[in-house]
Amino acid sequence: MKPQIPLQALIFDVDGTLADTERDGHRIAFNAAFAEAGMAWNWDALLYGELLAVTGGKERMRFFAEQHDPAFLQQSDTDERIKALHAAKTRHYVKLLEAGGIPLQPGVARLLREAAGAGLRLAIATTTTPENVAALLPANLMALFEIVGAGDTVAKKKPAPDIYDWVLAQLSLPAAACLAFEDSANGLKASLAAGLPTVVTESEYTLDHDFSGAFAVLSDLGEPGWPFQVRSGNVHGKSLVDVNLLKIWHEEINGAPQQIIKQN
Ligand code: XBP
Ligand code: MG
Repeated sequence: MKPQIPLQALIFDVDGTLADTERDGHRIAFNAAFAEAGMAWNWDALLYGELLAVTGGKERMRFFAEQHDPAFLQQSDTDERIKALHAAKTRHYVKLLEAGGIPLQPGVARLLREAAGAGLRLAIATTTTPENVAALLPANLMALFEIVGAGDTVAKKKPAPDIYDWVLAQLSLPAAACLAFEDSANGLKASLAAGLPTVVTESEYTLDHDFSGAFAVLSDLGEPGWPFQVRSGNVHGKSLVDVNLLKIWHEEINGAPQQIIKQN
């Protein structure tokens, strides 16, 4: 049996995990930036689903141009134009969220408060721009996060493990002391490659993703009166993810005896 390492931190992805931000948030903001720049680019919801294969807004625009507008990439100032478009997109996205745009996924606010109250450390590992995280989360929830790894903090975005490696280094914790929360195949690849046991909650664009390697796949974190749906994994008779279930999962993964867990 492996030695028991207590659960000490939870690391959350943002887009799709904390809130379903892509179709009605990021996509709208990209299109607003394109229109503002007088460009003909317009990403409908279906196309955007395909573009999500590439994480990172700047990287996504370049990917789109490669497929649909190669001439855009031939300009001498392509890099600057992508940077400027992305800055405009971030401005539009933050404005959209500040107008009260996008609710958090079921159970997110509840679990964050409960975990912080139970002494677990909280961190973020996301591909998105840091301003976007602060705009999405109410200040009282944002304040619960000790470490925010976001955007260009690392050169290689998900599915590379780099952002998770960076967060673990900031926390000074081994992966075995943490659990990660993801919603996409690219995010899951990143967290698993960093050695993090990962629970997946689905989002609109990721329902058909391959979540092999996740120790549980759920519709969401669940709320009292709003039970999660279980796609895979053992939820030990629970209908929502709480700190007790996280500790049970963590001890299962680390091979510790189950009887020391006090069920509520
Ligand atoms: C999120 C992303 C981000 C956002 C856009 O992935 O891919 O690129 O769509 O954000 P994950 P920026 O949930 O795996 O972190 O435009 O700020 O890059
Ligand atoms: Mg995500």
